Amino acid sequence: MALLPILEVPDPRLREKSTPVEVFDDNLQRLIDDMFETMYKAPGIGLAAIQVGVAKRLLVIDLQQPEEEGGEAKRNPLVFINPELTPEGEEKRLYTEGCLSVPDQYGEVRRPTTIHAKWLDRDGKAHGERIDGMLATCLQHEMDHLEGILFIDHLSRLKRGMLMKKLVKERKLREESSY
Ligand code: GNR
Ligand code: NI
Repeated sequence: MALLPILEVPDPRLREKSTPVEVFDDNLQRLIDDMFETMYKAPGIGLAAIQVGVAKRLLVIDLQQPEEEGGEAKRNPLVFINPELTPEGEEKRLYTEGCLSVPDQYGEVRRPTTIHAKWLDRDGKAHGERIDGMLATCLQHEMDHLEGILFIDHLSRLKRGMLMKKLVKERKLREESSY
């Protein structure tokens, strides 16, 4: 197992469109394990392969994670490979999102409340399910990464501009204080 470096804006690789996973070999299993380790360490509730520089249509989610403080983490690791999402119904929900690739910045994003998802698991087995709540929100956020889209793209230009300026400022402060 290994911790992988997480790409941050404005890394151009975050804008790449990821391509389907075709081979379910040991390398893929290792990548999935490393992505979980990296996500738990961050900590985050989701991670797309492109965030660790691999442009494959693969993402991992564990909604249990950050809530655990002290005691055993009740882990619920989910793997989605080559996912396809279809909104179900017209209802949207607003949620304050963050992203490991846009560190310490948050903004409200409106997305469909309920989706139908089709995907392959780590063994290449097909699944299909109706999904709502936090899992639907997170899955759509991760799915965006596979298309080179970040949550900040869903904000107004003004909001995005302010958030990016704040990110640059905070990054500079952090670099100064670590030397
Ligand atoms: O850790 C994360 N939290 C989060 C909160 C609200 C909506 C989406 C997310 S995903 C994010 C981890 C991440 O950047 N995944 O791509
Ligand atoms: Ni993200």
